[in-house]
Formats: sequence, structure tokens, C-alpha cells
Amino acid sequence: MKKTVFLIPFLLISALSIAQNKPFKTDPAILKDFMDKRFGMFIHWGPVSLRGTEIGWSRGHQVPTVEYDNLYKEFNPVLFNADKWVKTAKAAGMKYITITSKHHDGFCLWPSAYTDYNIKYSPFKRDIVGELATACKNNGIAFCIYFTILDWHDTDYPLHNLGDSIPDPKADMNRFVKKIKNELSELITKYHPYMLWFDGNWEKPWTKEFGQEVYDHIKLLDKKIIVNNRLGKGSHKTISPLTVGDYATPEQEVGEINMKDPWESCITICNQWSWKPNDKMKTAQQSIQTLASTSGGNGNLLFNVGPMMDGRMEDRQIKLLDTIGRWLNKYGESIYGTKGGPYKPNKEWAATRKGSKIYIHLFKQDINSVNLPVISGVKINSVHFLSGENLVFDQTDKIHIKLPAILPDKNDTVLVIEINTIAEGLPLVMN
Ligand code: JFZ
Repeated sequence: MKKTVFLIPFLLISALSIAQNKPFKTDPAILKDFMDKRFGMFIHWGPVSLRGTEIGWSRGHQVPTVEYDNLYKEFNPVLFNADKWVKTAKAAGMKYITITSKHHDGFCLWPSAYTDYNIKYSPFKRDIVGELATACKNNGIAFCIYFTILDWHDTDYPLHNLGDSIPDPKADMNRFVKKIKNELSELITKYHPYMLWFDGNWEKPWTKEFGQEVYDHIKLLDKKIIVNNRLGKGSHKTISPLTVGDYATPEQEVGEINMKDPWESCITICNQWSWKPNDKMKTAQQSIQTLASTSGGNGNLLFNVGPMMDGRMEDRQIKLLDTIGRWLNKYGESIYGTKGGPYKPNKEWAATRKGSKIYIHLFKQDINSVNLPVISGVKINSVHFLSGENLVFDQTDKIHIKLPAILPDKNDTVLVIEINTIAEGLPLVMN
């Protein structure tokens, strides 16, 4: 008797789960489409740009909490032009944009019905998330939303600042999770994001179970939405039994080569996520080689910019992005829609592959030849620069390619090795 009593709810839940296709899984074809894009723009923005300190983290530290929480009252980025941002990303060769709809400070860049701490109550009033979603749609760029699940401003969330360890007794995680589910419903039904980029999952009040609940909630609203792995617990760098979500998110570093699990490195164009005056900016060479290295590891690069308090992106950053775009105009076939490998990327070069081609990205100028291990069963038909010129090679006991004294591209010269088989199927070569 007792057993049946226990069994009935269990069977009911199982039947319901089957009816809803649980456990939800993102269609591999959708993930492949995402990984084919290879390059996206991350945007960290909010009222904190008025101070130029780090978004979220500077609250209650470099900027006193009360001052930080009132910055929105003077946030009026009148030069914000969503179309200009999207065109900047597009000119850089980026295929998707991910914006901070809400960072750890809790401020919402869309007019949410579930909290008044949002853009509608700033002097600017305009729906930043909405305008960017529309501009992305008009320009053929996939629109994605960053959303943190820790909210140091919300009284229902137990911790109220970086370093807080004593939970607020007035807080209520169940109420909080219900609220963020409502906010997510709003974001999904209003803006139809291609992907949701969660964050803030490392704090103690968050559990894997909450993460699973939110994941299921999203998938019931739109099963096509891609979700990053910061919804469960565990390391951001991998997909593991602890994580919830579809792909891994190494931060401020190029991820390890992985032919199985999708991943995306998020890396800042300067040092800070949100805008900082005179922040040290990366060079075009560093940025292009970072992109080639992520592709070489079979991952994506989400390259972050922090727009200024007036709504513009910095000119020097726009110029750098344009240089990357011009490089991609020439060499894009060695990045988009490729797989990483079959050689592991290193500091000197990275390999990508597509069809019967292996692309070698050369990061150094002062070399006169390329030496690679032979791949068993593979014969090279020809070698040439992606920009044209044929090269002399030998494939007796190693692949030896002779290079001219001056290489065609100082940022990343791409060689194409044409082989007698499909390169995508080759196992990784240990180099
Ligand atoms: C997180 C955010 O905190 C950061 O502001 C930015 O949005 C980035 C993309 O994601 O970065 C982290 C995450 C975790 C830690 C530090 C930075 N951590 O656990 O110390």
C-alpha cells in the first residue's frame, strides 16, 4: 500500500516530464549554428559608466552603495544609437551580440514590470534592450541577453554585496527565483533572444536545482533558446554533471581545445568589463590571434566592449574592431564554420579545418618554415597562402613548408593545406 502511494506521484511526474520532453536538450543543429558563428560582441553597460568603475563589483567598494544605487537617476546616454552599435559589430565580422540586461547591481536595461529599478525610471527612459533587439533583427545579427542570477540590490536575494557572507533574514530565495522567472518570461516574449548568457551562479544561495528550474522554464517558453553553462554550479570552463546549460564559458582566457562540448571564451577589449577611461586596450594583433586561437580550439570568442556614459562606444575601440573586420573580410573562410584542429593551438600558431582544407594561422613573423607532424593516411595535394601564392612543401617524415622572407599578414598569416580527404573527420594530432 505504502509503495503505491509513493509510486503514484512519481509516475505522474514522469508522465508529465515525458509529455514536456524533459529533460530538455538544445537541438545539436542549433548549437552547431551557434558555433559556426565563431565571433560575437559582449556589451557590459549601465549607469555605472557615469563613474567608469567596474559594473557590479565596484558597488559598495570604489563607489559607495547609496551613490551607486542612485546613479540611474542621472543616466542619460542621449547618443545611444542601437543601429550604430550593431553596425560596428557587423563591420568587425561579429555574428551575434550579447548585452547585460541586468548585472549584479540589479539595474534592468529594459522596462520590467517586476521591478522599478529599471531604465524607464532614468531620465533616458528608452528601452535599451528592445532597441538593440530590433537593430539586431534589422541587420541580421543574432540577439542574445546576459542576465545575472545574483542580484545584490534585490531585497529577496540574501546577499547584498561582493564579499557579503551573512544571508539577509528578510530575503526569500523562492520569491526571488519566481521573480527572475517572470523577468525572463518578459525578456523572452518581448525580445526573442537567440541565446541567454547567465552569470552569478557561484554564490551560496544559488543551487543546481534552481538552475534546472530556470532552464526548464526557458525551454517551455521557447525550446530553441541556447543557454550558457552558468545556470548550475561547477566550473565555468567545462560542461560537467554540476553545470546546467548548453556550452562552457571560460573567462578572460582562450579555452582548451574540445571537439565534444561547445564553448565560448569571453574576453575584454580593454581590462574592465564596463567602460573605464584610458583603460589599456588590446592590439589588433592580439585580438586577431585570440580569435584564431579560439577557433583553433573549436570555440567561439565573445569580445567585450563597454560603451561610455553618453551612449557611444569609444572611437579607438571602433577602429580596432574595424581592423579585425577587415582581416576577417580576407581570411573569414578560415574562421567561420570551421572546426578547430587537427593540431592543438599554441602561442606560435593555430589550426582550423573545413572540407578538405587545413588552415594554419601563423602568429610569428620571424620564421622561415613551418614544421608539422604528418597525419597518418593523409596526403597533401598543395599548400598556398589563403591570399594566393603557392608554397613549396615536403611530406616525407614531417610536413615541412618553406616560407618567404616576408609574410603577407603581420597579424595572422593563413596557410591553406589541401589534403586528399575530409579534414573535419580527422582525430586530433598530438603536437
Ligand atoms: C563575471 C562577472 O562577475 C563579470 O562582471 C562579467 O560580467 C563576466 C563576464 O562574468 O565574472 C566573474 C565571474 C566569477 C568570478 C569572477 C568574475 N569569481 O567567481 O570570482
